[in-house]
Amino acid sequence: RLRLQYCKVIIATSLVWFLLDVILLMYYTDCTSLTSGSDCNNGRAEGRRAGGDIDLKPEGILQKIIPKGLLNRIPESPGDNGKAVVVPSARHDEYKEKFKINQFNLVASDMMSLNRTLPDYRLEACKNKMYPTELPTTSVVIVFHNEAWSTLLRTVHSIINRSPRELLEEIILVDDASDRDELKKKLDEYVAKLPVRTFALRSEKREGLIRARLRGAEVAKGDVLTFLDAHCECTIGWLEPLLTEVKKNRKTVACPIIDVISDESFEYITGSDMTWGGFNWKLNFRWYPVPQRELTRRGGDRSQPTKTPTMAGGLFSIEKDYFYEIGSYDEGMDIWGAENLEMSFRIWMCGGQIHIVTCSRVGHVFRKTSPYSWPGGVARIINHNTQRIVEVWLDEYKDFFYKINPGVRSTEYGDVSERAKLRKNLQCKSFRWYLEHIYPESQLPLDYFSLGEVKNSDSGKCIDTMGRKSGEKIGMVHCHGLGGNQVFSYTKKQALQTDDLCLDVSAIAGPAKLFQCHGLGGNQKWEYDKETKELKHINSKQCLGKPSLEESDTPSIGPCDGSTGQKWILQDLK
Ligand code: UD2
Ligand code: MN
Repeated sequence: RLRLQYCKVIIATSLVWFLLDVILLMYYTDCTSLTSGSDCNNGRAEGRRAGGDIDLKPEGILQKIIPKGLLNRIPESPGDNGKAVVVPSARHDEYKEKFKINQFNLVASDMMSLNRTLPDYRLEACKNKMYPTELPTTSVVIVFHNEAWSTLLRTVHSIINRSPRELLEEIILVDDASDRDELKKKLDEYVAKLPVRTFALRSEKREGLIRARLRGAEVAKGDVLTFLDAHCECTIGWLEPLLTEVKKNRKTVACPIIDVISDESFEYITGSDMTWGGFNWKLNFRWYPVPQRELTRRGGDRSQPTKTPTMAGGLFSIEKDYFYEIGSYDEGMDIWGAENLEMSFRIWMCGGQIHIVTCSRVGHVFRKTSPYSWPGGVARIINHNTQRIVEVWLDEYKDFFYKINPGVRSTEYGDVSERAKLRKNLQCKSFRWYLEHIYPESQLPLDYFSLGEVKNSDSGKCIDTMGRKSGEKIGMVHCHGLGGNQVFSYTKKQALQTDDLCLDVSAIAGPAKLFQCHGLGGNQKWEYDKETKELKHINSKQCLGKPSLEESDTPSIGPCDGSTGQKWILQDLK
């Protein structure tokens, strides 16, 4: 009897425990779905804490992923913890000499471990976020042309070290016709030993990064494609937030914050979470500050993804099926450039979105010049690629591009009819829609009164940037009628703008200067009177006049006097 009672107690206790478990499970299931942040912060939740410090301890790395030959590494090797590498002075000549090979400090890179350690750079709010346990898998695609061995393999190791194994399907390296021995001979053997399936595809002919990426994507088995450049370092928790955004919405293209790995010292320098991608009239990609509008939309929470108008292009995750649905890449683009803006316009205009996921950080070696050859010439290639975007996506706004780049109209850009058809089939919105809804802060003004030269009635000369930069005085020379430095738009916001620079006067008298357009009026606001042809600087109530001194070429403001020197003709005024 005693035994029977004993059994009953055990059964009853088990039952209570079982019920408790069920209740607890029900309570915590929420955390495994797409929630993030404080309400799931109990630690017992099933969600995966991002970055779970998989391999950060040097011993861990050694045991898990370092192939033979690297096992004797000293624990504190140069560059560890993201620090700058100090090249001994005895090697300075070698450092200068080898810099030319890749346009970064190869000696420093070679001194560092392929498994260099990096601190956790994430915002505090990111560290506490919970991510779904069920995330799509990803194939990482890295294309390269004559990349340095150490930077390429450090990219690979950082992916393996800092990605949950079950999410990482494979790493696909696409060698775009490199001619370096070690990349051809040693690479396959080296990557075969890695604990994550890693392999290289090779093209005999130089294709450029766009078609090389397409080749990698073609064989990928993961649910998501993640593209990286060949000189990156992924940090703790980089992957989960990207995949989470893709899982939330399959039409999201998720980009990490791109941190800076110094090309000189390989120091890891965190980038700002307050910048986003834009572009200028020449369609060069540019970083600009995130406007207040977007900060407000995120409720001031910097750990929330930023909706960015464009992406830098090198580092992003996209669902594989969506990548193809939305037109992958323009195969007609060669070598380098413009594919990032093409994809940015296409994604937004055809129903997707681009996020900078501020909880994901990946370092990248930014270079000042390009190290590799450009068959056919840099300008020809970039113009060719850019013109392909302009012709397919920019609609009436292509005027801005052609007027500031007068030489480009005559270059060849191949056949874009397939891409135009794609845009039609996907029923994409207009470029005007994009400017209005996605990028009202754009340097291309949504509405404007004129686009062309600004001519003085007295001297007959035109305002000219003279190729000068922000903060410098504007010039005035004879009108050449070719556009370029003499193209200004008088915008609906009443700015006199050329590219991303605006005519600006910061005093009650004095020379007109060029300043980065801020879109807020102020010192950049001008009122043009069609009758009197005066250009009045609103803040100072003064008028713009031709250069006052014979030797000066800078127009300046002064009291409005109705003289012809203060009359201006805006070309094609609407
Ligand atoms: C940025 C992007 C880059 C690409 C480019 C515009 C980042 C961090 N990088 O320039 O990914 O979008 O803008 O096109 O956003 N490569 C080849 N074949 C070539 C030329 C380059 O495989 O013919 C490889 C190269 O080895 C590298 C990648 O393509 O791995 C990107 O080239 P990059 O590093 O010179 O471009 P980057 O970072 O200046
Ligand atoms: Mn790069």
